[in-house]
Amino acid sequence: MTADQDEQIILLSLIPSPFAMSVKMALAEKGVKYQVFEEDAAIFPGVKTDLLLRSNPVHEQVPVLIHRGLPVAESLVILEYIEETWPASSDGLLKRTALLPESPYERSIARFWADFCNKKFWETSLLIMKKLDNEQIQAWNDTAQLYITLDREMTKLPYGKPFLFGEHLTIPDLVLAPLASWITVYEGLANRKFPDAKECPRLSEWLDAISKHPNVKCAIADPKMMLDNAIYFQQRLRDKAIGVGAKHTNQTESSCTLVPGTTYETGKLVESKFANEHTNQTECSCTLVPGTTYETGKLDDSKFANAPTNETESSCTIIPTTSN
Ligand SMILES: N[C@@H](CCC(=O)N[C@@H](CS)C(=O)NCC(=O)O)C(=O)O
Repeated sequence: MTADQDEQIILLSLIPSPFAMSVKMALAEKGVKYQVFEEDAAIFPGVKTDLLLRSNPVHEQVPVLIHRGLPVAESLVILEYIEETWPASSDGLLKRTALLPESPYERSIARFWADFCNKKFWETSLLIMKKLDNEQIQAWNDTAQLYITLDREMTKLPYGKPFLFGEHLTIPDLVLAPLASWITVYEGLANRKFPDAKECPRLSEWLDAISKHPNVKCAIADPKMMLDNAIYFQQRLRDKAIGVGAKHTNQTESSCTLVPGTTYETGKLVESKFANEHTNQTECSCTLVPGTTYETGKLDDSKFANAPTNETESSCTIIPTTSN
């Protein structure tokens, strides 16, 4: 067993998350063994584990890498942390490649494209799943445009093939690589095809090579499962079960979905049946007493009852269970 394997390394993840997939790929590239705790995709982001909320209290998002008990959040930060913690080496049996090129200028180019893909590409393209109808079409069109931009700019990069900096994966490749599974989701949801090898030859060549890379293959989720999950997510959107909101008045009773036996912290969101009535809101906070166990479905005294439309925050009081 190597020293690496003695260390405790935990990844807080969500199977379909492209950001978490990139981190899994980087750990695989470095040959680092870790434990993964997956959030429950069927109820995320309405319900999150306490460990995630404690480890990333600012964004409350996956991925989080916990190394020797210390949390590192934000996928780009994690990828750089991995590169610095397990740098390139060819000592002993373990050969690790660098996830960033050598020269400062090339590093800056790598970081530019990593940032572009993390923010611009994923934030835009994930809207294909997170939006419905016209907004989904808009997200598709914007993503197709980004596809063309990526192809054009990748063609200009002089650092080799098939990846952005030649034969080895670097951080920007890892950030974009989850596209290998998400493309099936996007095409399946929108029932359209992205620009193909004729229109985007460099991106297609890159995608082809990425899809075959063993450390990418082991980190991405099965596209069919991803598509099923995305269809379910969209169904929840249609049922308004995700966009929790207080749009209407005249409501005097509602219920929250609380996991029995779970202790909730003050102000943490629980998925609420309010969602079935309202739109325009993705977060809701409940006033829950720390350390108290709540019963599923007991909700009282909700501001939703008299809520105006377009409210961005709401609070509700859950009745504590009387037993124990
Ligand atoms: N900028 C973040 C984005 C992470 C992110 O959006 N994670 C999503 C899952 S794909 C999440 O945890 N969403 C929960 C939420 O926003 O409440 C990163 O690069 O790590």
